[in-house]
Amino acid sequence: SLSQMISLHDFEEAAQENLSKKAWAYFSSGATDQITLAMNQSVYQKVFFQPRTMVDVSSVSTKSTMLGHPVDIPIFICPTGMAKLSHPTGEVSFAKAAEAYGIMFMMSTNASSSVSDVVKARTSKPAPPCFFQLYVNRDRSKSEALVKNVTASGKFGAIVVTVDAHVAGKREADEKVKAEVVLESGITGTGTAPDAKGGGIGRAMGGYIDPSFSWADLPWVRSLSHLPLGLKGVQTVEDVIKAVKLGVELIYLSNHGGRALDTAPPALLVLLSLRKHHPWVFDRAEIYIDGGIRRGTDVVKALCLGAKAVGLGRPFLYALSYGLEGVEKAIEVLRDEVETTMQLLGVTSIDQLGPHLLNTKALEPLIPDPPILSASIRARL
Ligand code: FMN
Repeated sequence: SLSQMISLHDFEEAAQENLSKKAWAYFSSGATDQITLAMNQSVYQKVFFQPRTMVDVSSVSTKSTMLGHPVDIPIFICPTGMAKLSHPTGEVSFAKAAEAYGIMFMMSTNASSSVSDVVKARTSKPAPPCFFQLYVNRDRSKSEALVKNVTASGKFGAIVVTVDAHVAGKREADEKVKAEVVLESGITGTGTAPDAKGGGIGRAMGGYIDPSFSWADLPWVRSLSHLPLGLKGVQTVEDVIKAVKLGVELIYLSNHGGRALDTAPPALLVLLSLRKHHPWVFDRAEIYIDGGIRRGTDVVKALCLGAKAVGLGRPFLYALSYGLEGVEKAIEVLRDEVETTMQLLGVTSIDQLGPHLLNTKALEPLIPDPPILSASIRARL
């Protein structure tokens, strides 16, 4: 029962038992040998804290902001497709739980609930707005209509384009499951049983995504909405710098939870490289991160390195198998872990977190080198 769920791992174990085989395969799988999937979690275990003691930590605040919107904790629910595979209330429960706990929910283009259902789930209570994750459609007019609808609802605070999944990753567990997908947005697809191309929910849903989307299309996507623009799935310092130069407000380091390119780097390593070689970017855009975050300690480590907010994907899908209350419980678990971590570190507010509280030496050999920037880019930094 819910009272026995005291860590996000407990939710994962329960979900493996309770979910359908199809849902478990779709949610849990990573690409090919799942190296990135595993590393996403394990790199956090190689970072050690340097806690300060004898600080008055009797009261601690986890409050922060995301693109200027106050949040109670700088964590968020990542955009994921098909939440209804976990529970019939789907993304509506994500929207409600996020509002109740003052955290941000980023809704996916592949959500199984409609934009209007998510909008209806929100009260007028001051709460961080949802952000909207966009997959660019081969039929650009469809993306245009979608972004305009999302913007007009007034409940979203940013458009975040995913750029690391323009073709479907090869997720073999998912591909072994015959999939039939009908999304509220009208997107339909059928993944056939394993053949050379594979089946699976991932491929069935991804066919409409435009693999030609490039840097040159950024002004077009920007023109669709007055909302701040984000890029999700940025994986190198070089691309972070390009995005910053083009005025992107939110840069979201991610490898799609190890579901796209296997052996892509854990985002934590990209964050470390940014901090080491180009720390000025943290003043020019908000840097978000996800992948393998399962503990309050993981959240705090990413925040210490300059991430403005930290996302979790699978843990919330697993918690959702208990409905709205499950998602709320997962947020509570995480909030308690973040608070305890901060108190034991000797800090009482998010702005006191910094790299001085970490020892990242064990990861030093894995930190990507600085990019070799062209003279024209260097001149404009
Ligand atoms: N990312 C997107 O940008 N759009 C999606 O529609 C999307 N669907 C996902 C579906 C599932 C089942 C999972 C597990 C991830 C999906 N992602 C999607 C990636 C997540 O937004 C996020 O980057 C990833 O789950 C973070 O890693 P974590 O699961 O280890 O926390």
